[in-house]
Amino acid sequence: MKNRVFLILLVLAVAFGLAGCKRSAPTPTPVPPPAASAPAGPLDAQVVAAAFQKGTCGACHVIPGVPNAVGTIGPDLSRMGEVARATLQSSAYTGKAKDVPGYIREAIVEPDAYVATGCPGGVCQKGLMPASLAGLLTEQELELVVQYLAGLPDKAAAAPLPAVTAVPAAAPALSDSDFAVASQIFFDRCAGCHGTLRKGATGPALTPDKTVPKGTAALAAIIFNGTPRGMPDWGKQGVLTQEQTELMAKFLQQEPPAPPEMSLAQMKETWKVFLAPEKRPTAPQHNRDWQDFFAVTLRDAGQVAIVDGDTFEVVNKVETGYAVHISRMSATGRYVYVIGRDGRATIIDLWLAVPDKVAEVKTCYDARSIESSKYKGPEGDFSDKYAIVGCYWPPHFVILEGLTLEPFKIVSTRSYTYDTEEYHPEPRVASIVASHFKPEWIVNVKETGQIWLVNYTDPNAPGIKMLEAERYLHDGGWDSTGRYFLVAANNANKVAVVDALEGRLAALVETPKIPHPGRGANWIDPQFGPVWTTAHLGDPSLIAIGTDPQGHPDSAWKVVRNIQLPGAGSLFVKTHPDSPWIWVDHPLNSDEVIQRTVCVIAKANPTKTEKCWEVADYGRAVHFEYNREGTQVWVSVWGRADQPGKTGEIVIYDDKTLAEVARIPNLVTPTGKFNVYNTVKDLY
Ligand code: DHE
Repeated sequence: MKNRVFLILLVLAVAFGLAGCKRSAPTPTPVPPPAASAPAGPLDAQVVAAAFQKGTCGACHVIPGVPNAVGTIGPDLSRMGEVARATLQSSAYTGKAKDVPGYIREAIVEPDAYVATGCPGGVCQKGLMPASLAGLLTEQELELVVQYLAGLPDKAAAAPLPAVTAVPAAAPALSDSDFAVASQIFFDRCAGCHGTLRKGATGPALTPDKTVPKGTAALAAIIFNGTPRGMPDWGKQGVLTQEQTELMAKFLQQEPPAPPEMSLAQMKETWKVFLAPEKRPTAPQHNRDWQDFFAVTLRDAGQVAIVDGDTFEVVNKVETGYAVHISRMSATGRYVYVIGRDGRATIIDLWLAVPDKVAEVKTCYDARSIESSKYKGPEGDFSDKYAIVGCYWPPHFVILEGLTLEPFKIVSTRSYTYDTEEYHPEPRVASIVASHFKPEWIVNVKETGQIWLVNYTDPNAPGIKMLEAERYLHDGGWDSTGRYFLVAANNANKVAVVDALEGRLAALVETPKIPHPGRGANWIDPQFGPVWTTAHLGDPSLIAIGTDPQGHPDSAWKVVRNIQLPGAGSLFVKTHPDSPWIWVDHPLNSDEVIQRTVCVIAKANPTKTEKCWEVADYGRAVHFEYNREGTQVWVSVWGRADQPGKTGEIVIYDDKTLAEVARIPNLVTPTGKFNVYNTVKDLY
């Protein structure tokens, strides 16, 4: 593993160049061979600018002097001439070019000849640069592009090219049936990051003004190959075929369709109570330690497995929503609340002889979060009384009866952005947590950057305090005292801190690119005291933020540690108060070895990873959970539902020695795991 990382760094160091530009496209079209004698006369600025526009180069590259060339998918070409010269002299170069123009021409027409590494956000992806783009240019245009790039950086400063007005603005044609198929794929795979209306959030906006100038070939290449900044490589993963990536590239150039709304009456039509509260047992009907049960998401099976933490037996597999997202426990832990991506909420009773669902309801078409009411104190006992579902589409949250899931109150989150006060039609509900200090839910509204403190004392007339935080709020967790909630504003590279006791924003902390904590991890740093940790999707680092303003005021709400990881693409971290380790995964890294690698960092020496290893020889290692005692760590191997023997499993490690204890094999795409006791107690 270490050797591999070293190699990557070495290649990075010697070979910054045009390579992100240089890879096979999903469906390369034949590139015309260069003419024997290409014209090499003086550059006509207008014609050169038009050539760059025709080749859609600026969609992926920064090219000084070229109007609108500000793309950040391929390498920055600002110093292309210099970089080409240096690369030709380096031993890392694998192409056939002998001079700078030859190198650049090769990079465009034969992208596989040599792939450099300097894409924004990390190593350039294989196949990112579509060879078919060269086919868009005539030989003369290609030569003009080559000449211009070969002259950088000097040429741009000397003579910036004029803006070209003739934009090929029309989206490609799409039949109604193709449009319908693409809409469904978009909902299943893309809406989570880009928004149903494609206005952008974790991923960039994909409205026609942005996508049409990129063109079908460039878009298809990105969808097929992913980007180092976290866009999954849907084609390479085998999730989308080449035909489907091209279909999606065409779909993205059309106006986004407006999805339907949902009323309370429509929700109630889907509401089912399988076992009424009065018919449920008054004590557990089995002898298992139900507080050590794990609710395990079997993502592509649309099920949650209830697994016994003592015996590792799968006690039941409960049918829940499509692509189940998370589970949360009721205040007592007896009930598991599950939310599917399709907005279906399910409640599972762990006291039944065979734990099973007792009610379900669909509260929207697209959802990610669910929580229960947890407050018990002078203002009342709300344990297991209400539940809340946070929706992506329609953008609203719904309050439900805690024991039956009967929905009774919908609150729209359509509102105004916290900073510019502009109306946003799709502010989606991201994470929700229940405060222990007040009868309140903390509801994170992604696109407007507002954190809503929703008081549920009178849930039909909920009090809502709107805190101004930062845009693209996503996931987060409590500090060790349960007073402060830390939530990633992922695309703003910040973590917002809410003081749940005083009901105010305590801080906004700058982080590396795209923090993604899950619920984070709390531990005591030997130098800085209590800290909370996140890793990042867009940066190979794990940071610790001081969380103790009283005891350690100098480190409070500051990044006090930044520990290097083998790669970016991390989704989750975890620890336990009794553990010597902080665990971190990298499932969205583009390297398939790093994808299945987990690392531990020693709390006693939080300056480096102590150990990294591959959890399996396939799939992605994702998400951690401790058993009730805090002695074992469960890691999911997220496989492929269509690959028998490699659909996924859970690997269990001894937390002290890091030795493997057991495997629970043949699970279908396990992802999140939630231990009853730890989830109720917010232990992470
Ligand atoms: Fe998640 C938490 C949204 C992709 C597994 N995910 C969350 C939360 C949100 C969210 C808002 C916080 C819920 C809370 O605490 O109330 N997730 C999204 C997306 O929008 C995104 C980026 C894209 C999408 O289309 O859904 C996305 N998430 C994923 C995955 O691809 C994962 C790895 C597998 C899957 O289910 O598709 C995944 N998300 C999880 C898990 C948690 C989660 C396991 C809970 C972590 C925890 O420990 O609490």
